[in-house]
Amino acid sequence: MSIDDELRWDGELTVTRHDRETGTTFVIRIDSTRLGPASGGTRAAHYPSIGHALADAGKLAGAMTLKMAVSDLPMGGGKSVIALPAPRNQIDAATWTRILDIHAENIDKLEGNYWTGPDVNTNSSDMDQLSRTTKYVFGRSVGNGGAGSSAHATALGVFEAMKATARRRGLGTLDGRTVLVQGLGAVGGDVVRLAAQAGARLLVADTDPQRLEAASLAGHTVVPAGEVLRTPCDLFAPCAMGGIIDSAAAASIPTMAVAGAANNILTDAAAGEVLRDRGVLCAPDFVANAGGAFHLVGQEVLGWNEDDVVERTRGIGRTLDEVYSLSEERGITTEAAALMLARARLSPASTAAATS
Ligand code: NAD
Ligand code: PPY
Repeated sequence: MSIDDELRWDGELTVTRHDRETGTTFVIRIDSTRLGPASGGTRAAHYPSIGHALADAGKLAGAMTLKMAVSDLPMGGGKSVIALPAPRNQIDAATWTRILDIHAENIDKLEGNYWTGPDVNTNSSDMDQLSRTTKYVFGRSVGNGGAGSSAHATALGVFEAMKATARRRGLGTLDGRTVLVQGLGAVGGDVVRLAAQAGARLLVADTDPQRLEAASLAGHTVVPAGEVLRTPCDLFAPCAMGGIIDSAAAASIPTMAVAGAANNILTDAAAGEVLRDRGVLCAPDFVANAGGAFHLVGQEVLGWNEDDVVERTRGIGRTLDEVYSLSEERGITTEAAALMLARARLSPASTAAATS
């Protein structure tokens, strides 16, 4: 992952900045503004190299473009990555505030061509801090005039995706089915609750012992984090980080269906083909995890209320049915079918038709 290679990217803009005092490198990538200002969350993490940070930002920004397009939202795709000098839990409060202030300055210089929001390791109070310097921020806390955390809406959409995917795969409802959830954070924790209410038997994995203990006390079965891809289940819900299923994992993962919150679950198109050939039905993540975008863009740009957000988020099940039908008709993977739907909206012809 050399910087040279990672800068040969088809997106619209890459912005980087380094802060010597904290040892932090900032990346903002705008993949597309075709449908509106680019938008996507701010992820903070410790990366092995700047090349890895650029690559992550690029892939995540691309996924945001597709998410906005397939969800019929008037926004483009972008993402920020803050490459920290150490893991997030080792950064003290004063350093974190300085990091957020510099990030906010960078966003502000883009003058509204990029709007951020929360992602892994950033939350609503971080959005409040950014908003002291720039107005181009979604997901401030409710008390501060924002839409607050998008996690509940994302989880609801993932739950709809799980139901639609189980049904299409011939598993019926989730009642009595074994669902394995990887990652019990803001989204995964809620996915577990919804799936348990629907009667599923929950297997859970996380790297955080406290989250595992809480899940175990709630009656769920803990699976070691390293065993997730070898644990038999009816449906696998990756709700931790992306890049979890490569071709080798796709060839052996003992499940019938995949639907989760993580962005870019598959490492590449080949992994999707291997899953398809084995009859494992996979919900494209940029369709399944769009609930958070409905929550943020719906409320803060389009003036929706919470009921509107719930209604549109429940519609994720119908969008997936469309994706699955297209994939069956054309004999293509579900990922390729979802890409077709998103690209149809991104094409100049579709924009012309919508405005004529
Ligand atoms: P989070 O940080 O709250 O939770 C992630 C959880 O995964 C944590 O509990 C962490 O300990 C766990 N984890 C990390 N590595 C793991 C591993 N190797 N094995 C098992 N568990 C591991 O994040 P979140 O907000 O719940 O988001 C989860 C995923 O969903 C992320 O990939 C995020 O990009 C994606 N997503 C989130 C939203 C949203 O609205 N929050 C929207 C769209 C997509
Ligand atoms: C995501 O959905 O992956 C996000 O990054 C959350 C988001 C959604 C829409 C605008 C800003 C952030």
